[in-house]
Amino acid sequence: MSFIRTEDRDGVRVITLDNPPVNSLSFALSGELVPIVEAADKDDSVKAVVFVGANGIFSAGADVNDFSTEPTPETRTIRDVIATVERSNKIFVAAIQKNALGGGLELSLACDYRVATADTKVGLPEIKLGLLPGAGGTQRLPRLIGAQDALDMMLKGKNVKAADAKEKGILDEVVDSADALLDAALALALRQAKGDTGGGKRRISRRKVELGKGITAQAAPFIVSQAHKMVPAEDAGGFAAHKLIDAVEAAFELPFDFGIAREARLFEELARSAPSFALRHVFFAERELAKIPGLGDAKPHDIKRAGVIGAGTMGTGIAITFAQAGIPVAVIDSNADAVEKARQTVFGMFMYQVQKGRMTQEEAWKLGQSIQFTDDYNELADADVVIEAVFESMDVKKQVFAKLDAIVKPEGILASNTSTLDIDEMASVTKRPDKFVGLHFFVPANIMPLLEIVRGKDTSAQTLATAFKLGKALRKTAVLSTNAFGFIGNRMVFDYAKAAGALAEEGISPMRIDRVAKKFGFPMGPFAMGDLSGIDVAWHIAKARPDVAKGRTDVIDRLVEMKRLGQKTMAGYFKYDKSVGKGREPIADPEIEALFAEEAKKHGVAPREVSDEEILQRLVFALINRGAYLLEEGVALRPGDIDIVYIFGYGFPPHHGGPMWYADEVGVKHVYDKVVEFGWEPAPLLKKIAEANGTFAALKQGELVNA
Ligand code: T1G
Repeated sequence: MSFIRTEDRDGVRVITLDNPPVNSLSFALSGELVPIVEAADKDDSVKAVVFVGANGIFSAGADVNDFSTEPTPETRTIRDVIATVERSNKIFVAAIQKNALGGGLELSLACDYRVATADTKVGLPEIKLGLLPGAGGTQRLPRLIGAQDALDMMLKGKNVKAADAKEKGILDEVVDSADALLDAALALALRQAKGDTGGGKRRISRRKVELGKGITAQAAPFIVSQAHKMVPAEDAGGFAAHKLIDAVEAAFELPFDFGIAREARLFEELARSAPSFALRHVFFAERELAKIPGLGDAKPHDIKRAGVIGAGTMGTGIAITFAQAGIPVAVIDSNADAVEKARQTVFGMFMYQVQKGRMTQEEAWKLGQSIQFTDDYNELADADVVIEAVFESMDVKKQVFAKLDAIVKPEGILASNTSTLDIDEMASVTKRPDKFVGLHFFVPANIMPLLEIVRGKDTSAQTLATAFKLGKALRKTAVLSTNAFGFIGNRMVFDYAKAAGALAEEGISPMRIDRVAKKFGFPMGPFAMGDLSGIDVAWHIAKARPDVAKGRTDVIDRLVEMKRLGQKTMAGYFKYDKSVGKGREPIADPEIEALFAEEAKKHGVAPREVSDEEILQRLVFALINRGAYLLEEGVALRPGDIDIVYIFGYGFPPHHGGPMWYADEVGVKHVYDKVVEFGWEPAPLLKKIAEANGTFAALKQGELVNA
């Protein structure tokens, strides 16, 4: 298969990259491209070269699949293409549409000029894969825009819009449309080939590294040491960041070619590092989510109008999410105070975006207008989807759905935002169980990226396909769950919380347990998380399903009796003080440690010494064991789905790849042995994989689970 097309236009060789869907610069494409660039360089009839991408995009960068294959001496990579461009004395122009990311941007930086369409975003996002820009980006970008800005852009892995990229000097021209792009690039190439505008050959490699506006060279060491201080420690997710800073330091200190060699060595070290393997797993797992067996050619409906029942925190957040996706939404609530509060929240949210310069006043006003508040259900007659977000009571929800079923057009989808209740039971009061689905948003719904799509026993393939299409439109990371108590994330967090409670009953302070979890990479520990979500919420769930969520003592009951419900009452597992961290900073409370000891004694739980290592194992292996159950129960489709849920919804450190990936990292047999040692009931699947010395990753190919 050919990945490259060439065409000569008035002495300019147009080289088109064509590797659908995103023109990833694979080893195969690079192998084809090197001789083509060499031929263009040697051909006297060629005055200049223009690179352009097919498939509506320039390039998404190197092919991430290639990093796990060992290159042979014959392998050509994007680095070889770039070195070939660098050696040529011809004028090279990159004509960029939509995206030039990673190696795609690095290829364009080896060119003398860059032209892009106005909708283009450029970036070096390699850090998100636990890598650094390994095709010259760490050496050229600092020479082009200054070290300070280059470090900021590469360490955040953020994409830059065309207008900003032009202002930074990354782009030379921006054109309004894709139709104008190639002509603009050809004209620029010819002008520069003639050399009559003074620009001519412009190798970035020949420039000196500027540190940044008004920063003198003597400050270089300071910039480097500051940058190292600003990123996480190497074993806490910052491994690639520190190596990237080392590569940029080489750009200051070494001649260009030496800097390139240093960058290549650091890249190879990262490509083989555990955090990078984990982050590349997350990259692909996220893109697997919507690939649901049996969905095949189900045609999703368009969602043009939406409805939300309930103007509480969840309902308002969901409504904002729809508005931000450009989908008009009607929010139904009979409680005037709730509606007023929701209006204020929406108004405040959009004004915040205006203050942050993320949107204009007019855009904010229009978005605000796209959310209609009313108490009249009949406004929903023409809605394509209606999401219920009322109190977590099955009776209340059933009343809502019976009413909706009589009003919403027959093809309208009815959905519940419930976090644990039975989707099928709700569907049973409607005449449309095939169009009934769970859409579990995470609070705050307009911020949290995770969405659990819950399939009822009668949910049709078309409804499911529509739900996934809606998830993408809402810019959510949507994961399929079947209809089981707590779905995926919450079902796992019950075990995680129980493991944390058990440790505290054995005399380990909640503060120490949280500290171990945070050292592993969680943004907050289990007790701070419990205080944030509310002790009363945990209490309700433990009452509804003691088999699933009740610990071995009555600490939660005691806390509720003491009205210590968490952050919202300034006391829960921890104390909170408005003058400390704006009342959100957990403060250890000896009274609670005494409560745990008292409850432990009452229930015959003996205190014991526990190492930090065991604390972490009991927290994380509880997640893994439950995840294994969810896989064999068919609640979760793939191990990677569970990883995505726990990373995006519960803050599992992405550089450990998610709970199931982490099990493979530490060894499933080791996890199994520890689960047995802790006295837990190991999931049969965990046992099966452990005995086969297998991995959860292998399950993706359907192995082991059928063993
Ligand atoms: N390699 C391989 N496959 C890729 C890919 C890549 N770089 N980017 C996307 N895909 C696949 C993806 O798996 C999916 O496959 C399909 O393309 C559509 O992707 C040397 C080392 C470009 C903004 O990190 O940000 O260059 O599911 O669903 O929402 O220094 O893809 O169809 O089978 O995301 O329209 C650095 C990653 C690489 C950019 C488009 N580049 N990609 O978003 O589509 S490392 C990146 C993206 C590198 C050099 C270094 C996005 C996108 P499938 P999608 P999208």
